[in-house]
Amino acid sequence: MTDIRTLEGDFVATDARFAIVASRFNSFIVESLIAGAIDTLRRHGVKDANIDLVRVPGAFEMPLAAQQLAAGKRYDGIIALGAVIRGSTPHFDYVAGECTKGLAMVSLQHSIPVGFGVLTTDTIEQAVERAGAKAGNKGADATLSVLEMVSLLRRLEG
Ligand code: INI
Repeated sequence: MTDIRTLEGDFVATDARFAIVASRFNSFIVESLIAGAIDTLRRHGVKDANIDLVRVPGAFEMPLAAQQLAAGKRYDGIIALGAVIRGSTPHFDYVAGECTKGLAMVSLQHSIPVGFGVLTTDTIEQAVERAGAKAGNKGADATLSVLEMVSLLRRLEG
């Protein structure tokens, strides 16, 4: 057991650059996710100058913006924040599915950590719970994952 080398990330990436891609749709929820993400980055030593916020209309548009950001090679990590709520759309499955699939594709094709902070819930209440109420803040959670993955990728490269 002692001969096994374990490679893992920590949450230290103070010099890294991050892009937050946030949707305007359901903005009353998404603004709390953005606040959670920025707070988490700052608490981990990331300077505001190394954080860019990119706004898109809705979750469907997030993959294209993320792809453009990744292609520019300016960022070490991308944090995608949005809210797709089933109650308010008959095409929930299409919007949520394309967003999820597209973001995963960007992450793999460009080898860049993409944090999935897009809520997919049945009701507005469930979204509120995950945006800073009793179920935590998924924007903060997604940001922690990106910090860990940025740190891990640096170790795997090094
Ligand atoms: N976009 C979201 O981010 N969340 C939703 O809940 C949503 N609903 O309900 O439809 C939504 N739709 C818009 C979509 O993402 C695109 O912006 C739109 O279809 C234009 O391409």
